[in-house]
Amino acid sequence: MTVERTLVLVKPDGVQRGLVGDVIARLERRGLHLVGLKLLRIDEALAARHYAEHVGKPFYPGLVRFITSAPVVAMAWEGPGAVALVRSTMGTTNPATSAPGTIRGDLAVSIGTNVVHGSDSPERAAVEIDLFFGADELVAWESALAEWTVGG
Ligand code: IDP
Ligand code: MG
Repeated sequence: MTVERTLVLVKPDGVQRGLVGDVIARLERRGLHLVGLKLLRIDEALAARHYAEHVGKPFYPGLVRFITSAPVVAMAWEGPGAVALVRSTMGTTNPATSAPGTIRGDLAVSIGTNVVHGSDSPERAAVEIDLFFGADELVAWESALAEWTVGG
């Protein structure tokens, strides 16, 4: 499995509700390792670039209002197949139908406030990590647990 990096956001609802630690703990325990982490307030320009694929959709104005309404925690996570692994740990977009055991299935009820973002492809992950992190803010390191998680 190819080692990938992916962007995860704890969205404003997750920060306001004190769920940052829970999200991080789930991804750590899954076996991914963190290579970038920051708290920031997304502005309209960054929201437009991050959610470019949704510009013009009916929910877009509300989505921008929401994502800019309070700070987010942005993270870059690394591991084999990290993009799909984060998506499966997050659960489906609408928490109403997300499986229990997933972040959204355990912690959210509404599609507009679904706690987390995760990149949907390796290509988008590269673009999104670039939007949120400078190269000097990403730290490559070898996880001492790799032998026991990803198999060495
Ligand atoms: P994703 O976050 O699971 O990748 P996307 O389809 O990329 O889902 O949508 C981005 C975000 O926009 C979702 O996480 C959700 O918060 C919001 N969103 C998507 N579809 C709707 C909708 O139909 N109504 C309201 N908000 C939506
Ligand atoms: Mg998406």
